[in-house]
Amino acid sequence: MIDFYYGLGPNPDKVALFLEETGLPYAFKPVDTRRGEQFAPAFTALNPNAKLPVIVDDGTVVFDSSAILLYLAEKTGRFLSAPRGELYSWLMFVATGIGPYSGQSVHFTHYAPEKNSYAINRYQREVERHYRVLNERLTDRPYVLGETYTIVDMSVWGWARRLPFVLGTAPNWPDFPHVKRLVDDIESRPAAKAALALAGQHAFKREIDGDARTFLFPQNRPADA
Ligand SMILES: N[C@@H](CCC(=O)N[C@@H](CS)C(=O)NCC(=O)O)C(=O)O
Repeated sequence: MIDFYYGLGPNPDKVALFLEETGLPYAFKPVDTRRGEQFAPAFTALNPNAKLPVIVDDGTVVFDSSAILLYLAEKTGRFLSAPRGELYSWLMFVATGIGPYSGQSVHFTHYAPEKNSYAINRYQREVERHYRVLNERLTDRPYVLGETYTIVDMSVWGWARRLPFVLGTAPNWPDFPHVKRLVDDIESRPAAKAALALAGQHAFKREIDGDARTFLFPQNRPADA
């Protein structure tokens, strides 16, 4: 049995999707990051980086969504593609490009205490640039690696379904039709619906109020606080 430590956000969603697609049995372990539960010593003993998702598979601890997707794909032999070069490249394109730039775009567009137009522009334009690359890639193939749905598509889905929010254009979708098609394709799968339903299985705090901000953005505390 896999213990699945889950919190609200794109990275846990990717792993939830994999678990639901494969039907691997798992125990749902909610961690409410807006209440600071990611800093509990029992959790940081699993992930010293204090972020979700984490799995514990029969004593093996894996943290970071991309590592977990690779671990589970290799364990089950599912949702991989050969040769591996393309899979590693595109998985890291999401992990090191789409993910971090989207996270910073969300932060500066929605949550930063002051509107910093340089930062907003920098991160929104970099998010768009990554999605132009991805959209181009998807013009002549249904999935990122070709005909086969893989962990790369799951990783894209976690972030791409939030793209209107990430860019501050919600509810309108920006003009990336092939990315939108991929999101809609995955969203129509029963596993995606089940993955998204996990957010309702625990009374997670929804508001990002002052308390939640101190947990989510601890670097904003004054240095002498
Ligand atoms: N690179 C990590 C990022 C993990 C991450 O940032 N998780 C968010 C949820 S999507 C989180 O735990 N945020 C709470 C916090 O930053 O305190 C991954 O892909 O798993």
